[in-house]
Amino acid sequence: MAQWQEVSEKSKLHPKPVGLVLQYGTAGFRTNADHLDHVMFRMGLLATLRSINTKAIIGVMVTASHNPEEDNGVKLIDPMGEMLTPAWEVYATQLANAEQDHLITVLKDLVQKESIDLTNQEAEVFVGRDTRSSSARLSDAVLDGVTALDGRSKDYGLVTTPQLHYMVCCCNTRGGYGKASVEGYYSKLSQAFIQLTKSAPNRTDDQKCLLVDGANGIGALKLREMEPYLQGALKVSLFCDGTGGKLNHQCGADFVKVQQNSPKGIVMKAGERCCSFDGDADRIVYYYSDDHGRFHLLDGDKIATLISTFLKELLTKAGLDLKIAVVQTAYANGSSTRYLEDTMKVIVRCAKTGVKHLHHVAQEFDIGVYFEANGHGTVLFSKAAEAKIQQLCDDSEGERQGAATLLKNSVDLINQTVGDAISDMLLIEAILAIKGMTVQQWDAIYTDLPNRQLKVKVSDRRVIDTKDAERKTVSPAGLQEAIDRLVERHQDGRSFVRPSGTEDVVRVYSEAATQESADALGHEVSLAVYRLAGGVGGEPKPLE
Ligand code: NG1
Ligand code: ZN
Repeated sequence: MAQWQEVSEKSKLHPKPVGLVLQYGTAGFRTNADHLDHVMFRMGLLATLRSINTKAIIGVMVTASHNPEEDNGVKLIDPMGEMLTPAWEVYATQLANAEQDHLITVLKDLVQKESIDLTNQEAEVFVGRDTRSSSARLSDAVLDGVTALDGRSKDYGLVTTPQLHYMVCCCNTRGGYGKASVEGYYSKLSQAFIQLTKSAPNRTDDQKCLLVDGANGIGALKLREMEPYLQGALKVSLFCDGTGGKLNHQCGADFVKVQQNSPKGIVMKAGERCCSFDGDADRIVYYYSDDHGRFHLLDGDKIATLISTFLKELLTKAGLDLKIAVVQTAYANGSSTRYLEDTMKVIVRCAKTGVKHLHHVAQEFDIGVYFEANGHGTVLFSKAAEAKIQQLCDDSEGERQGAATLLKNSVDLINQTVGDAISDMLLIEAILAIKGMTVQQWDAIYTDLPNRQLKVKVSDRRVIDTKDAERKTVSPAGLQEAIDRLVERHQDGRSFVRPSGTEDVVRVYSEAATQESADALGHEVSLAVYRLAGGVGGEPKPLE
């Protein structure tokens, strides 16, 4: 077939470094930007085949999220705006790693396995990119891949990851989810936000102010673009807006969460509400500094708690019997899980790291609130739940109708396709306004257990195998027993380890009654990993 010959020729313009092997990680491929041109071209091919296969538009986002500016990566988006289905992650890996002379065989295998009919089939791929200097040329490589298989493409240029998810969903639902443009996105979210905050008439100008760290990335650009649509309902002071600093460098949601400290250079007044996006604006964390200058982080767990409490109260007021659950990962602070289960009496589920896993579990409920502790998350409403909310808006009156309308506006404000820093931020701001809550009051709902996240380098992180949503290890032999013995020595101790899906490290998490204890436990478990799982480089040192 002539087409295969053409694909093969075009592929030579995007040569694969011989021997380079990449894994489809927690959320796609991610590595130094210099090694990704061939991957991008091939993901263009893959997205085109997936589009024919699903008879729907597929999205390809060029970004390495919270990782350094020098890195890049790619995230694939399935028809309803969700992440690429796991079966196709396998094809993605095979394609990315095929040597040039084997590429066509791999493609043909895929076409055969999925019974893809290449004749007279329309394919369309939406492409977006973040602000990295390498992103423009890499997204061109994706577009080349689409063209090589005669697919149509639409280049959205600079957009946040969740904006591209939104576009894909809008088009595949023929506008049912909204208008597939950035203006459509801004209008939909802004209108919902303005409607919601009308229920907080006593909101002062002070309460409308929010400091936002844009991680020097796309989120800053897009938030600035959105501001006019918000009509003064939120007064954003944007810093790390990309005009000076480097992407994700000493700023952004990941820096703040991992360092448990504010971004470098930001001046926070005591009690002022601040939040940080990550490099592609699909994560958000909040924080503030108290009267003694102490830093307080409100992470994904605190966000999930605030949102689920708000929604549960509205369900009660509306008299709606819908099953609501919170989905977390093993990284969720133990205090949050206890509070949600014991005080809030909501169902809590633990999923493996990676939002695709949380998303999947959240779909089992009428309302599934899912958040990773790092601030990536959203809320899913089942079709039946949305219909019941709509019906109540139409048919009821008084307090019930008021609550149903708030629920309906919340549905419109939430980006259900994926975690979205802008949408999450607006929802949180609306909830705080409606509940008349300060950031301190929100923080005081429960007290986090002190915790620590560490990394250990090992020669092959695949030697670590886990079970029970990554809370226990099954290999290497003896590691879980060692962790159990160490945990026992610390009050309220909990620790687990897992191989990272995005970095060549083993991640260690620990929490305990005091910071000293959490740090000591983290160090002791790191040593156990180093000794039992083939550590490389020097032994992990205790924290200073
Ligand atoms: P890995 O590297 O697999 O731990 C990290 C985050 C995930 C997720 C992905 C994708 C932690 C501990 N892990 O995955 O939650 O966000 O990156 O970006 O934060
Ligand atoms: Zn991200």
